[in-house]
Amino acid sequence: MEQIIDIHEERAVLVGVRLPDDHDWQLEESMQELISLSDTAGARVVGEFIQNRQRPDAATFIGKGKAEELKEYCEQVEANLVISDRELSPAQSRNLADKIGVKVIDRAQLILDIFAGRAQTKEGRLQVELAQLKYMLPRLIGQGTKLSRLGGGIGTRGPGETKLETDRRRIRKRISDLEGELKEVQRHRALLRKDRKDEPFPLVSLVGYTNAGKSTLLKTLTGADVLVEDKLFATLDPTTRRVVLPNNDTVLLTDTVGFIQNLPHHLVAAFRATLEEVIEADLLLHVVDASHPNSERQIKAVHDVLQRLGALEKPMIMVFNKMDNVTDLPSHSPGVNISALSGEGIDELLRMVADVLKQRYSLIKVTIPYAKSNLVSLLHQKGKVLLEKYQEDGITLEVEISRVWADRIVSQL
Ligand SMILES: Nc1nc2c(ncn2[C@@H]2O[C@H](COP(=O)(O)OP(=O)(O)OP(=O)(O)O)[C@@H](O)[C@H]2O)c(=O)[nH]1
Ligand SMILES: [Mg+2]
Repeated sequence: MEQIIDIHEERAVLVGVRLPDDHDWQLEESMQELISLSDTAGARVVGEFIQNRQRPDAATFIGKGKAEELKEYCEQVEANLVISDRELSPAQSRNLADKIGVKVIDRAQLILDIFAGRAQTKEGRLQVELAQLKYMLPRLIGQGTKLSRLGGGIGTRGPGETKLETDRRRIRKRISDLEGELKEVQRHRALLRKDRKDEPFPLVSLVGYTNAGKSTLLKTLTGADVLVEDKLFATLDPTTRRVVLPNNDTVLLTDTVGFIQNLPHHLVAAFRATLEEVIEADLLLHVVDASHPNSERQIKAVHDVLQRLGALEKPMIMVFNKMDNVTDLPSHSPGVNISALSGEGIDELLRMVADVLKQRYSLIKVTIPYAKSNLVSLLHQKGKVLLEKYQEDGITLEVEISRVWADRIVSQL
């Protein structure tokens, strides 16, 4: 029977390579995730091509013979796209594309493509496009000035339904324009952040593996109308909302982009600005999909990214989510069990947040200038004032106060 194939459909073969140090499950998990990513990007996965190698081949990663086999396989399943689970060097992706005769992209490019479709804010869009172009530029060398081979589709789509620039000279110009614009936006954001700091509420950030339920939790806690989806990287841009804790303290809760295994380093770098919410947080809520078979390894992947961001030392509460979907309770590290969907465990979570923020008390001695005497009442409100002296240059106080509040107030002096 003849099959009708939509010429616009992207039919992808996923390529995985097992190196000697890899466990079977690692490759399997990574490939499973690559399927989800491909699906999210809108490709139809028509085949998988797995290979064992001692070491990557410098020219093609998979080696000349395998590239030949892959070409035949692609013809057989009528694929027009190859997605490599491993990151390919510019030369490797070029050589492979030459040999196979179809578009070749890797995991990083696929993730960038998804990000491009998700970015909502101006900053998010600029960051994604910049990361995409920087990723593409070295891959264009030696291909004439235009990247005609890529055609359209995944890997060529910029943020906001635009098509990415593929002319090398124009890419360079666009990169420098984007860098300029991004600087401007970030300067503006830094000002906003400073404003927010004048409101001295502790910052609590939701972190976790993509699809763990971070946005659902934000929604349940604050009623925020954020996108919740059973897809990877539903959230890209940060959203911040106020939450009032059981002790009547207010915190700012931020939801941001999820993490994933093998997140390329330069992607983390590109999103550093977006992730500033994480870097600046007073407390992290690490949301885990406890119903996921690989939850332990997802936890580890999140730790790895936090480490790269220098945020691993921050106070953190482990939040084991989707408990409504867990039949036998796994034994896991200390934390709180919740269901962001049903609301189960949320009260306990909020109590823990209040506790952790409170626990961190310290004794400070400050002199508040009279011009900022509003801070004095704040010190009274948020701490225990042990001594208060009116002096020429201001009011000197000794206060027992949570470190978070101490930092917030002192930073305003
Ligand atoms: N059964 C169950 N499903 C949940 C729960 N919390 C979230 N989900 C589902 O998990 C999926 C992902 O939820 P999101 O809140 O979008 O996850 P996220 O962590 O924000 O994901 P990204 O933004 O993609 O990083 C959605 O289909 C939610 O409905 C829960 O407590 N129980
Ligand atoms: Mg989300």
